[in-house]
Amino acid sequence: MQRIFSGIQPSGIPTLGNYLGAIRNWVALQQGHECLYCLVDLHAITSWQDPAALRDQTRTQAAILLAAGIDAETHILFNQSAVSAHARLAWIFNCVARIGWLNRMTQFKDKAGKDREAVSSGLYVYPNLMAADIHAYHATRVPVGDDQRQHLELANDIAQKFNHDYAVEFFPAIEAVVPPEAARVMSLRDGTRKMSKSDPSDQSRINLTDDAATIALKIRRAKTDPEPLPSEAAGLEGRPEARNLATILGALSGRTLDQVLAEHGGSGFGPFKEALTAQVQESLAPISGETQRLLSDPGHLDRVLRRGAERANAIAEPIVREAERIVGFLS
Ligand code: AQP
Repeated sequence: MQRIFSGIQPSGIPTLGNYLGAIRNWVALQQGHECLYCLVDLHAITSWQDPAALRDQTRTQAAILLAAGIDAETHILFNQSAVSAHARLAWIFNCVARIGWLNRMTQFKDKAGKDREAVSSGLYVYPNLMAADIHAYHATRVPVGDDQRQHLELANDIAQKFNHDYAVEFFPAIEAVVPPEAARVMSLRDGTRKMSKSDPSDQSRINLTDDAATIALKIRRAKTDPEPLPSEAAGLEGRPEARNLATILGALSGRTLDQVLAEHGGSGFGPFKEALTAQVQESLAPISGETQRLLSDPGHLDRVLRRGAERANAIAEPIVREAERIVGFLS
């Protein structure tokens, strides 16, 4: 059975983008794979996090993942900092990856923006830690949103260079598993930027804990353009906000973009937004309800994560010890 690893940063409340680009896919992949799902708190602190908020967000994310259908009995759910193998292998990979490779990473450029000199060095080497997350388990399949493809290519480059430099066949190749529909969900305020849980504007995203009224308000305020919706996907050219909203409706209702547009083409955004609101509310209500129930018992969530970390550690420790032996550390 192939081993899957994927992570999500507890840097805020997961969004509809995280759900459609990652979480929903994670749930489906539990059939037929051995899955490790990780709350990547080491990644989260690459941008400053309030410590109390980080603890809360880690528990909230655990609750959301369980509520969305992650089975922490059959599979493994844990927080990254509880398994030291991640940080140890990341250091080795910092010494394998080339600066030139990291300089090409578009996510760093996006996140650092004009402030490149002032961001943390952790943000810069983030892709090396991500490579370590995966390779510490010899995972071969990694479900991610479209935005993470470049980091996975880098993880493969690092594995190849490690194997080459030390003349071993130790780290296997990994394959991205990107969901076909709605691989990238965009901001409700700007259809050219991805929806992000750390965007300063809460209006830019749907949080998976938003109630029905909040969802309705955010969709009502979502940016659109003055034209009615086209009847075919080709008509969305140059209309990123319209494309995004139609894509979200399609992804949540199990329809293609063309099917959504066949129904709503010619309609103004008023009635379309009502249909979208009803769909988002219906899709998210079971998750937000169950999340609230789980959050009422933080002790239970902590126990689930602790047990997950023990099981993750049992897999990663021998692999990372072997990597340490290969590079020449005394064991
Ligand atoms: N807008 C998105 N559309 C589709 N997929 C998305 N993902 C994130 N945003 C979108 C996918 O969610 C998984 C977990 O992401 P992450 O939390 O590790 O980091 P991220 O990609 O940086 O997500 P955010 O929400 O933008 O987080 P912040 O704001 O903290 O940086 C990944 O598989 C990602 O592809």
